[in-house]
Amino acid sequence: MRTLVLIKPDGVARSKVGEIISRFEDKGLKVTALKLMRLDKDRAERHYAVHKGKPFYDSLLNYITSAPLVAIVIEGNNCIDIVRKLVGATNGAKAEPGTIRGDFSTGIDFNLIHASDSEDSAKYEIPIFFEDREILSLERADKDWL
Ligand code: 3AN
Repeated sequence: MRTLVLIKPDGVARSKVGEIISRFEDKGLKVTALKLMRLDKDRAERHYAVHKGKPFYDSLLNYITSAPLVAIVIEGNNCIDIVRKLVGATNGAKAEPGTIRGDFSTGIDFNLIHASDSEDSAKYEIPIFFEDREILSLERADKDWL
């Protein structure tokens, strides 16, 4: 199973990339694709298509395209649910301490990170950021212990 994670522009600007990736690695998940990029408007619109028409849509697009982000494909059993748990609630003010948003975000506007919320979302979102050939097949050396 695969999921898409984005460390959004605030996460990159605040130098939280290493810390955030460590949380997924420490949990036992695999990073199989990784890219630092500036998202263009077209791809941002595709990624957030479900939010089109909502009051926060324009500011969401401005935020996600404002500066570089890190796009990541993560793999592992149940990785979608596990990653969402590690990420925490959408609003950083309500996210539990110990989660990424709970530890680093105070609100909903700058909440550091995106993670696919279902297998269908992951299948839709991953190709917006990665070509198939950019997602590598690799094994963790500690796989038998995870
Ligand atoms: P999540 O990222 O937790 O799955 P979604 O999919 O409901 O949350 O929302 C996508 C993004 O839209 C959020 N990460 C957040 O940046 C933004 N967002 C969602 N709801 C609001 C809101 N009420 N006001 C401002 N921004 C919002």
